[in-house]
Amino acid sequence: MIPASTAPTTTPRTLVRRARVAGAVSAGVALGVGELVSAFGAHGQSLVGGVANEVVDRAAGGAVRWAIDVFGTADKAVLVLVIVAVSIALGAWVGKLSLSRRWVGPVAFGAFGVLGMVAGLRDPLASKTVVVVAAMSAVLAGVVTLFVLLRVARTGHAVVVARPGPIERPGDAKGSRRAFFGWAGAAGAFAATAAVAARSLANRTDVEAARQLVTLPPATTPPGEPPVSVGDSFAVDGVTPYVVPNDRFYRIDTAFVVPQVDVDTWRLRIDGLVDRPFEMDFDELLALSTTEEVVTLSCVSNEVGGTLVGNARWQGVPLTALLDRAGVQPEGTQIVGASVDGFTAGFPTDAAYDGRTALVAVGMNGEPLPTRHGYPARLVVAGLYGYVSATKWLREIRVTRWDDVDGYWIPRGWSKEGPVKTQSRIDVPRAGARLVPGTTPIAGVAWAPTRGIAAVEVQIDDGPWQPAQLGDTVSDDTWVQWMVPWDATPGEHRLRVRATDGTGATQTSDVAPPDPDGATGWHTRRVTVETS
Ligand SMILES: Nc1nc2c(c(=O)[nH]1)N[C@H]1C(S)=C(S)[C@@H](COP(=O)(O)O)O[C@H]1N2
Ligand SMILES: [Mo]
Repeated sequence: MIPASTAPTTTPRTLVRRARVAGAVSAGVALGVGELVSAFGAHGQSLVGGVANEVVDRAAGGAVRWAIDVFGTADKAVLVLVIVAVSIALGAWVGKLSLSRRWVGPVAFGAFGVLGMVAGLRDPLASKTVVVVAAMSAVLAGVVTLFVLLRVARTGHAVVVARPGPIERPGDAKGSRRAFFGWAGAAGAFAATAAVAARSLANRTDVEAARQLVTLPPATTPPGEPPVSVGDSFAVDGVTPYVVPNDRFYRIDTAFVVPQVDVDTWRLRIDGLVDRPFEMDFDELLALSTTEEVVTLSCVSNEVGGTLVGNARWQGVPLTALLDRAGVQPEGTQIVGASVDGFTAGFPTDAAYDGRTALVAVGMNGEPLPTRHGYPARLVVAGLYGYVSATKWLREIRVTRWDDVDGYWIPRGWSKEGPVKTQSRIDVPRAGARLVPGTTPIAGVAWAPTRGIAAVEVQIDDGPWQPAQLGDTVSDDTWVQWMVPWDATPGEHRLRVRATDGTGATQTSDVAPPDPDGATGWHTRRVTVETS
């Protein structure tokens, strides 16, 4: 009989299982430590975020489009979850391999660290030192954790305890199991705590505090013009407000980590094919006269009936004021906005000069631009989808030849020109609402920025198209709320909406997907009215 003290602590199968757990937990610790150290960087940077950014930038336009389609504005969170899950799965595999080949752990974690470091260093906003230190700390933490956990898995002890008698006294299987899962659990808890701490540290409000201190000078909208009335037109529950509050405004961008711009060092440059390129700081920009305009901004990825569209009051300097000061040369047929994070969007110079609203915006709904929406400055051009016009965290306005530069999304398969298509959406009754017979409103919004909306019509089942009542608008650049009172009868019904723009053109019924230049079709909703 084998004496208890020399009995094998673990069977080979248990050992492999524990090695997998050890590897997975070590990967978690590496990620947690990497995130925690990078969070000390300038703009809440993150190694995982850097990798996510690389994935977004490199992935074929199609994959990103698919992700936006499927996950909407949660696409970034999903991407991060995928990166974390893949890392932990790889870690489990590395743990198992490390049982027979000790070098696998250091090599795998090292490779992982280099990946995070390269991605981090490519982020133009990240502090390079922080990226390097974060990646090295992550590797070290991962390797040490793996080493310690594998030792506990084998021996039941974290350290070799020198004691008289047999060199290793692993104890009984139960004790070793408790020891291993105790250590692994502690390491896992540490990883989770580090990740949570990193997120709250990264979101510390340096830039937010600076933003809060910004006082926008009042807009110098043409004197004598009455203040814009931006109230809602119908007292219908569930209709999107005419002006969407900042915290409810859709957000779409490629920035995994929202750029945190320090206005003390920020400059806006106007250059390219201009006679007098110049630069100005934030105070100089704020000192210029501004106007406030209500403009509906829409994302080209918005599906028919989708929510990637919003209407806000934008305060800003007319783009032509800056372009005129620089003196656009005749061959300068494109305006390219460039962001501090490298994003670019270009539109025809003609769009800036044809009389439509085109602003370098500093204010949104009476506040300095929220960080997520481009603080300290962004472009807003009425009638053009955001991907060709609405550069957030604006750093440079470059005048180029139309064919010389393509904005970020163009090589990724989207149309070079992006005029906003006429669209209308049913907000109420909501999808899946339980309706009772009687009068109930059908209501929503419709938009055709720069052209305006002349009419909205609703069709119930195969009935005639009925005109909707239109709410008030302050200009043709904004959407309009619409409403039709409907005498709902029991049964299933199909509701459809279509709009006619200010040129007299009715929204097409042809169904087209968002790519390459915006979705078309009539928004349709099926509802059930219960027999009361
Ligand atoms: N810097 C930067 N600006 C950007 C983008 C971006 O990815 N990066 N996305 C554009 C797109 S596609 C849209 S639809 C609008 C969305 O603006 P919002 O997030 O303020 O609604 O921003 C535009 N400006
Ligand atoms: Mo967009």
